[in-house]
Amino acid sequence: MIDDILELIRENVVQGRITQEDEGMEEGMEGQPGVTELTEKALALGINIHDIINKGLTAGMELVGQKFDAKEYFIPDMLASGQAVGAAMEILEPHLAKSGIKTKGKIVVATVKGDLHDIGKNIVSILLRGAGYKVIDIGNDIDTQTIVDAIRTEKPQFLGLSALLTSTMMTMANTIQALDKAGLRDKVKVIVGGAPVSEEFAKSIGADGYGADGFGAVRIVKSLASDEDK
Ligand code: B1M
Repeated sequence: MIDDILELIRENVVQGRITQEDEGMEEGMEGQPGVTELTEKALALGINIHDIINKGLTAGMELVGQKFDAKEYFIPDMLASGQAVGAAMEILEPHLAKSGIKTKGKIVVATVKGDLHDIGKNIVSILLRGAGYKVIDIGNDIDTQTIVDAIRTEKPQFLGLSALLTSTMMTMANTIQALDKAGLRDKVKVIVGGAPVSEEFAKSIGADGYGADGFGAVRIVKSLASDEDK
């Protein structure tokens, strides 16, 4: 039963179907539950939220990526799937947030300049909020100076940078250098992530930590946090 629902979530992410009214790519899907109805059902059945995100939503987006690689899917298809994931995450967000928990450390999050991919960053932000951190998400395609300014004004303990393109990965390195130049590098711990990013790359650019996925980001932030911010 659990596996069936997760499989249906994956399929409907691939189809870009948000609700049961949506047609999807294949004929005859209208009227069947879309990603939002399936996510509600999964929650009602008590399916673990980590599994809904990792085995349902994220796994669905991986299949979308494979279809894009195989030229079966084009940009509007990827966008429709991304919107379906976003709609499901809106349903999951209140369940992730722990009520009554005092806010832990503050983290500014951005996707770097030249990069419009924000689905992963949004998931990371939601999971960090759910873990009790105050997240200031300054968006995608954000230039280095804006990030430096946000660190100066917000004075967060952490900066989370996301990049999905090999061409924008090095902007993370530039951002770390710009923080150094601005005399802010030792004021903030920098965590990086995104599909082309690795632990090794993170080390090579002088980042403090790397998250392979949203839960990995939460783990690394917790491990780097001072005792009162854990
Ligand atoms: Co684009 N795209 N895209 N795309 N897109 C990729 C990334 C690509 C791998 C597809 C492919 O060719 N196979 C490829 C990059 C190739 C490369 O650089 N090596 C690519 C390309 C080429 C492009 C364009 C150039 C296409 C074009 O126009 N010709 C263009 C670039 C636009 C730009 O950014 N300037 C483009 C555009 C788009 C859309 C706008 C259509 C759309 C983005 C919509 C949006 O984000 N609002 C899109 C999408 C959806 C994808 C794929 C299919 C899916 C990305 C995604 O959302 N994954 C992607 C293929 C793929 O990844 N398989 C692809 C799901 C998401 C949950 O995972 O973002 O990896 P991810 O985030 C994960 C982890 O990486 C990690 O945690 C997240 C949650 O688990 N993580 C962090 C992310 N950030 C983190 C930060 C952390 C820690 C962990 O700490 C701070």
